[in-house]
Amino acid sequence: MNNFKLKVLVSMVSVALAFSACGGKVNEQSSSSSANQASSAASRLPVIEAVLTQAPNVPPPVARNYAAKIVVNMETQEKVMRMADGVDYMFWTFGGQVPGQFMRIREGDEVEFNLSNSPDSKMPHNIDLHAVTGPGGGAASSFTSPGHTSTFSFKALNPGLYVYHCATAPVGMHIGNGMYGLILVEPKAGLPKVDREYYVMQGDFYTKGKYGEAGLQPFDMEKAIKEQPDYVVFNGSVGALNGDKAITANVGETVRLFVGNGGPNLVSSFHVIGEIFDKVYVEGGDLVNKNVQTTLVPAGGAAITEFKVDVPGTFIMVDHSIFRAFNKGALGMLKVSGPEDKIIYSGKQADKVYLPEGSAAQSIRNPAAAVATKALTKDEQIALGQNLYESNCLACHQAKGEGIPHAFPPLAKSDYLNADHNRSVDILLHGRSGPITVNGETYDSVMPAIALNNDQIANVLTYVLNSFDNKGGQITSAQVEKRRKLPPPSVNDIHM
Ligand code: HEC
Ligand SMILES: [Cu+2]
Repeated sequence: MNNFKLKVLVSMVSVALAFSACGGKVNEQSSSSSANQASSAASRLPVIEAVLTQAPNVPPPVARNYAAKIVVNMETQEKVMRMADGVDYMFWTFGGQVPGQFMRIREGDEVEFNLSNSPDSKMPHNIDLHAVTGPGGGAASSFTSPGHTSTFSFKALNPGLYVYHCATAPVGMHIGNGMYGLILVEPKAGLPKVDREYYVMQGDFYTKGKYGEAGLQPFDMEKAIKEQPDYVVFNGSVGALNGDKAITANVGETVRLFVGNGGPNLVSSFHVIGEIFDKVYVEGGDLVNKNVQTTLVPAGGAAITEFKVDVPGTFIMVDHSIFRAFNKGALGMLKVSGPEDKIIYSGKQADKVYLPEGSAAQSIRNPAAAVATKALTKDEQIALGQNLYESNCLACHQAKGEGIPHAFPPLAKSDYLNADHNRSVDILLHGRSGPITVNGETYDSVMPAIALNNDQIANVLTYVLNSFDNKGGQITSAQVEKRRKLPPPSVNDIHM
């Protein structure tokens, strides 16, 4: 081995150590987790073992100005994991999670791909990488039975952000079960430096039970063919990017999102509420569009978005086909911390909701069937309720339940809530409008009924009752079911 190669390998190893603890924060010099000891005598290129990361993390920038031979070792696994609170699903995965592991290489690199299929798998799998120039994108060459490893090689001719997926028959089912991920082929000159990089990938899922129906849910081929998913999610499950799993940044930093869409069916209208994409690498290619609100991410396609975060707060990522976001799970969070800038965003608060047509509460739900599950402990309810709060209530009632003056009443230390729990169950079941007095302040607004089932209403209210300085207590699923059977209280009945 000549001196040059040795130097390269050593620097790659040291850089890898620097990266391992840095999360989404980009370490500029990082390159690879381990350098393969021996580059074979025949190969003229230095050999590097690929760093593979699980979403939302991405490997560090390539930081190389020469081509390398990249060795990728990936394993397909079939695994029961969480789809939503109380809902499990048998996912088929690249690397044990949905989406599959992120790969990052450089234009001109040669890739040796070793695809292993876990001996525990029931199905054969393969991989079609859209970054490959060649028949099937590698599919036929990588067809692998359980307990086997296939090897093939390709050269990355075109830079860009590419989807990879399983292409074993029935293809739709393998993709529909979660077999997709992203590979980034950096252009030779690299991508511009940013402060944070994250990996977000959408997918649609088809289950025998409806959204939220508890238990292990099997795949539903008929719904998949009709393109009627029960779940549309980012990073493999409802809430995968919510609460303490949100991605983060500091005010003043530039964030780059590598956004993919595995499908199998839906096209994503990717949007970050309260942000404008300064740049979008359209469809993951070279074309850069500027000042974009919502970008389309095709099924089996990708986009790179970049934006500077100027003000603090929680920025909600959605598929702006908006029922998918609020009713099927396509909602994630970017939490930005740092000082406010009142000029860019005043934080001025809403006054009073304008309701020229009168003020009947609207219902946004169909009565969901009660789902029979084993009774949860109060602590389990609180833990599940927190997630529900963040995706269903936080937008109006705010992170600490403090509400917004004149618009949304507080849930924190709410005398209204603590005085009579059933009233709040009714509010979640039926919505509420008209004057309401909470902690001495009168609000006159509308809360829509929230599409939650009995368990979810019980959990979210139990969470609220035991958070934000409230007085504690517990709401059971049975209690919610009982209220559900009663006629909705007329608005007058629930006026204070
Ligand atoms: C779209 C905004 C919005 C969302 C989302 C929302 N609320 Fe409300 N909520 C309101 C408004 C507005 C009122 C007052 C309605 C009125 O004026 O009659 C209210 C009232 C309440 C009250 C009674 C008053 C109080 O402050 O104690 C409770 C309890 C409550 N909401 C709980 C929740 C929970 C739990 C969720 C999530 C599952 C939720 N809300 C989601 C807007 C919202
Ligand atoms: Cu497969």
